[in-house]
Amino acid sequence: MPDPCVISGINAATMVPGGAPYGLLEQAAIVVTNGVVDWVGPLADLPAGFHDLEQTRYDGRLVTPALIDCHTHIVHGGNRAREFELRLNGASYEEVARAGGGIASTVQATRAASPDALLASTLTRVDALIAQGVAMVEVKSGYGLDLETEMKMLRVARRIEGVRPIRVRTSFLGAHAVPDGTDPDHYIDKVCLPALEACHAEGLVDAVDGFCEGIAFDTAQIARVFDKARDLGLPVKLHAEQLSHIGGAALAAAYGAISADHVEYATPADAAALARAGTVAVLLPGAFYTIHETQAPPVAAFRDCGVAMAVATDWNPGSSPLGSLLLAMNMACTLFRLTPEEALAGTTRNAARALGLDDCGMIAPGMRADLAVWDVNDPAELSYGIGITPLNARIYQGTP
Ligand code: DI6
Ligand code: FE
Repeated sequence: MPDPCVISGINAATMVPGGAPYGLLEQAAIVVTNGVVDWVGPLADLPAGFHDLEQTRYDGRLVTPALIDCHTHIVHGGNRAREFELRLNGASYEEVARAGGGIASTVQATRAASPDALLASTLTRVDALIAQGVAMVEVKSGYGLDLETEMKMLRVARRIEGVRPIRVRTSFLGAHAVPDGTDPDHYIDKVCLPALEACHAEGLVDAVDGFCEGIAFDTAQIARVFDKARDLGLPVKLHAEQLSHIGGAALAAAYGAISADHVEYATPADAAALARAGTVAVLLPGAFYTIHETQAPPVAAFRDCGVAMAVATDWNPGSSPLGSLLLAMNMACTLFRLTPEEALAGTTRNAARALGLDDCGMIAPGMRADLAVWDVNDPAELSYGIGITPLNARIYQGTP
């Protein structure tokens, strides 16, 4: 595809709010210059200045912003298929743990993996996402729980952009789990905070995350991590109210977090606080599905309060071994009753917001020309199909 050029023959779901559903433009044209959208509108209105540009036609196809997976743990060693099998054969949680299962086993495998081996396994996951039209992925640390391995994970995440046409945002998740035999306060003060400082000093951290949960860290411990993030000038986000209600959503709102993720047990009062703070609720139906959760996030309250909702895979080896963002959209509709338009906004416009980005997630002048071209007529088909990937082409900064 030449640059500049005009993409034509298409319908465009621009995802720009305020107009038609999906920001849909029929018989549309998108002008791309220097990898950025220069103009978008009905082909019939193409300004004269663009008439001489070469046209790239995708006749009869639907173009959307490229998808954004705004919550993943795709850098990790090993997998937990064995533990999955043991549980389905009737093993208890304790038996699984004694057989070396659970998050501790992923920590062990991640510590043991060389950077090159970690990168290789990560790239198989990145390639699966790219094949689904994803052009931006968030990647968390959190399976190291020591300075060296947290840093190794983030360095691996940073290497992805050099070898694949995809953009990466990193989140430091040192406060993900309490290492076996450690006091959580001691871990936060003596390991997590120094690791955050060291990773930040090396330019490895775009945002700071935590797991605020009975089985992980309480609000006072997360607040210490967020205070450090504030000192370092880094945005914060939080795994909040996933398994129980312990105040994570309110804490995220109080710190002006860019996102609060999972939020199954968030209350209407939390929704109001998130709305006031402009915090995006990131819904992760893959984890809900995998752990047989029954409490769905308060989607109606989010809508009523005007909380923006994003949707992501949470791709991790334990609670969400989900490698399909399209399937996450389908699950968000079926399990959480999002509309297909909300699900697509959740993996485009609102996913960008959940990462603090304003240059992607919509097709509009000035946005990056990161686009997905689909063999569908109706944008609802993207959420409707189960296990179907109707991607025709992915355009990354104007390049197919
Ligand atoms: N929430 C989760 O569901 C996962 N981490 C988190 O913060 C669990 C990750 C794992 O089991 O490996
Ligand atoms: Fe997660």
